[in-house]
Amino acid sequence: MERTLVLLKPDAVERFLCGEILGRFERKGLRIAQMRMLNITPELAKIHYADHVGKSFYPNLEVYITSSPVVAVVLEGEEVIAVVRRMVGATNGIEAEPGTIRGDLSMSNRTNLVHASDSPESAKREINIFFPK
Ligand code: FUP
Repeated sequence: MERTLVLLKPDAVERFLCGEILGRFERKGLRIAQMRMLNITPELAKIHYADHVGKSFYPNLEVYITSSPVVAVVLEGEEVIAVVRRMVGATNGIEAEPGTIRGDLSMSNRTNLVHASDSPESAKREINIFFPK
């Protein structure tokens, strides 16, 4: 069974949307395999967002992702990586399709509520970051 890493980002926690978002994944039929709440440090942010360090938006992204606690979740299911990406929607909430989490609940391309692994390689790497063996 495939696994993916989801982060309920600071705006999800602050807007009391963790239950709404996790509920969508559970109702879809995806299993919560692991879950923890933590503060992302600047060092951890640079590891998690290694592909984005150096981009113009990275400094603001780091300020946001370290601003308050996140909930890290491992979800399990058939083709869960692709299923969750479709449920999350496009990066920018303004452009994300209605029916997706960002399309229904976000109006931003930074405070967009959720992170979800985008490939099997990313999922393996990101699960190891947040749930080291
Ligand atoms: P996604 O896979 O949809 O989460 O988006 P990316 O991996 O491309 O970007 C990761 C995060 O960087 C986004 F969730 C939000 C942030 N970001 C910005 O703040 N500005 C941008 O222009 C693009 C991304």
